Amino acid sequence: MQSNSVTLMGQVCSEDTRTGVLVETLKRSFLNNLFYVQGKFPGIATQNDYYMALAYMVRDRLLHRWIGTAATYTKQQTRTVAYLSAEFLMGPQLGNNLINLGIYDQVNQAMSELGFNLEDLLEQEEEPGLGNGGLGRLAACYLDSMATLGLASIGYGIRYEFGIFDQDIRDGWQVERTDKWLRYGNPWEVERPEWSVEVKLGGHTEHYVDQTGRGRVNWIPYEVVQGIPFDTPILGYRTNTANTLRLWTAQASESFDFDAFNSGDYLGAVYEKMASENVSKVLYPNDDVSQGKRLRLTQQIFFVSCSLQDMFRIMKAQEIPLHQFADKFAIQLNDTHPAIAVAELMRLLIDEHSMDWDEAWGITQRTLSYTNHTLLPEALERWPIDLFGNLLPRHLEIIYEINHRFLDEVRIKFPDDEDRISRLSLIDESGERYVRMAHLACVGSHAINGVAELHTQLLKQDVLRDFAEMYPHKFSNKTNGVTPRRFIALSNPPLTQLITDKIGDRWLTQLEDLRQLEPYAEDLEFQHQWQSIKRATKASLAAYIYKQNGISVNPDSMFGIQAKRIHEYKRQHLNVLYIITLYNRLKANPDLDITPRTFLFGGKAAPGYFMAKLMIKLINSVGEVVNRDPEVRDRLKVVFLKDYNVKLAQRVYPAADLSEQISTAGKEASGTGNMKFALNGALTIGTLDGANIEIREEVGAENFFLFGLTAQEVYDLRGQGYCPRDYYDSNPELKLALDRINSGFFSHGDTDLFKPLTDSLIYHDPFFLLADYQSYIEAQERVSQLYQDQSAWTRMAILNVARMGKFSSDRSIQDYCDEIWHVDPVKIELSNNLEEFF
Ligand code: T68
Repeated sequence: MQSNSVTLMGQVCSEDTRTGVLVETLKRSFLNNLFYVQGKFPGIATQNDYYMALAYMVRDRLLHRWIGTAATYTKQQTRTVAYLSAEFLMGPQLGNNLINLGIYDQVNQAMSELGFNLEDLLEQEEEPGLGNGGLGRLAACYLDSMATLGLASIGYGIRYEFGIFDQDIRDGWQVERTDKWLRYGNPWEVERPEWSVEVKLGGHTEHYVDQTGRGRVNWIPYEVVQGIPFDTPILGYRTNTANTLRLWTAQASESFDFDAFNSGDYLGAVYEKMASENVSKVLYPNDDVSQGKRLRLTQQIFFVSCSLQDMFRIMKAQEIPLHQFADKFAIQLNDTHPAIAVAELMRLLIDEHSMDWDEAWGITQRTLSYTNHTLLPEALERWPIDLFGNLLPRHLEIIYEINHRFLDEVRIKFPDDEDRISRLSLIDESGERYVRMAHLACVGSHAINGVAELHTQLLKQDVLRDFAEMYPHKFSNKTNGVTPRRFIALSNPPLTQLITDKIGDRWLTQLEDLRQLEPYAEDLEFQHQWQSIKRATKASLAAYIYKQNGISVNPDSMFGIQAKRIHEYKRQHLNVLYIITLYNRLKANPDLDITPRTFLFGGKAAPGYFMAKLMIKLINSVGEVVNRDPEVRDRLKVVFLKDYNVKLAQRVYPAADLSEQISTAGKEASGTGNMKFALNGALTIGTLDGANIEIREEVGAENFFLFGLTAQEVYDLRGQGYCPRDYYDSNPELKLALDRINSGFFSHGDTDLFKPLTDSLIYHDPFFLLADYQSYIEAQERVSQLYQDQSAWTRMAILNVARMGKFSSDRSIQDYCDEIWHVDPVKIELSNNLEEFF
């Protein structure tokens, strides 16, 4: 240990190799790890060894804060937020931890003095893709904000061995490959086998009366699975708070009989063991329809039960009596995937801790709150009763009892309204019987929220209308936000520097400070700096595209980007119709003066969603023709970026001129990509959907390219009997675009290939593309016009950034704290004297 000491965040630290932040200390620590953790020397070390050595160096500095945080929470018995989510789309950890520790520059220097390029080492990290898209990424942003705000919180989820699939493109089609993210080890997690718990599955229940005359239930499971927690520290931005993400891995239970010699069936026993380990094997990639798969429900009860039991363990360790459960924990349910928590918490309190029903129900309702993330009725989770009862016989009984009591309540509030009873029931009995998970979440929670103003409003008047009438006080809006640390500071260092030079660095935690940029919007010198940063990030994305796709794109063309999951309601194909329209115009008039554009797409399609996969094929097919046509003279380029993930997203947001947020109004709950693009200085072309509405409100209608029907107009048009064919017949450019697709022009003469898509549009068009087409084209014309005036464009981009302060996830989390969780920040003092812990 060195004797010199430095000041770090107001704390005096001795310069230990495991905690110190001087360049020399960092270098020594890195080399120590290379030798003594990786067991390698430079002659044989791989790039991954170097990455690991660096990651462990950073991890030491995290653990220091993590331990201090845990010790403080334990001592103070802090009220804690438990964020339950089937998905956490964390993205790469190393860079973010460097930013939050505030040692990015020192580490950069240390690495370069050792002859390494930090960026290359960052690139080496395999990201944990434990989520599908927006919902999982939101959970990750919220963990960052909770730690940054100094709130005690634990994220609970599943440690999938295979995360979201890797996407390859072959012959224009999506091909899925397994994501083996754990292949080279994960330096960020710590296994905690001593806190393993057991989860019961299947079997049957036995009801009996105990000596005191109380009715009791014994659940005899068919199977028991063990959950082992793996903890990852979540450090806040320049604070000492390091919270925990606790993910559960499934293992065959030791207490359960897998012993070969008892049964004489060794292979059978090993097979059973493997079967229970399947529970945490793979993330379900669906983001559209609930599939009713047994394994998916098993995953849900698995991580929910593990997490609730873990909370009980924490209560016990801190000697807090169980009747104070709701004071100790605020549990947020991220969509209905953890909604089984309502029944599981009841079961644990009643069956395993002998609490009576009314007290247990009071605790359950006071503890739980539920966030809804979708307006698509087909995406609301429901489980066939047989499947449910077979896997969770005791939970089904509890749900029946909850339902029974709930419907009695409904009868009192709304007498003689049997229709309402069947609409509200936790059990859907309209055909095959189902358990409705959203209903369970609504009844069992004290707070229910949507994720943008419009979404919450539509929830109340449509999807959850009966619940809003039953429990109006439970409903509120919590507009989503994103973390400016990852999505500006880490992903866009030059812009971060430019902003900080003007207004100081407080904006990274007080995003409303960005307002102070407004006066510079007119400043030509500032505009110029702004433009050269945008130009440079575009050039770097262009280099990436050349490497990945072999397509050269011009960084001076306008980069319009649509990056998000591929889905009909998100309408990537509307964007394609515009591309084809521009192309048709150029073919008809080769000398037409147009604003050169590069159209970029990124996103995965659910493997079972045929239409979405066909949309990817369409994008690539149109690109193949347009990019090669000499007559286009490089004025149009179309690129599909394969394998869109957090790492790629961080490259993409900074390079966008135009952000495409073009979902059918009333379908996108919020969107969060819309926020990330705008924060990086892209202008938005968008509909009045989700958070677009609030973004437009903030940045000003004059600084937003609006088009399309409103949610109300879509609703009315549907009611009147929407006839997409009329639009096709009466709009020559639209007709030409669709006909071009149908003629086989983009498919080597195959006139059938895209028929499912074009037929769906012309004859059904459930997402109103044809109705919005003309308005979209006109908005795009305004975009092209404005881009010709680079100063006006830049001014608008600066104003957009200056007015985006509302969309920090810090603000969202503060809203949850004030209105749902009622938790306060806890100050963490950092001690460098490990003996103090004893
Ligand atoms: C998204 N939902 C919303 N779902 O679509 C988006 N679903 O508007 C919103 O901004 C975001 O949530 C955050 O609130 C999703 O991302 C899923 O990923 C998903 C996964 C499994 C099952 C259902």
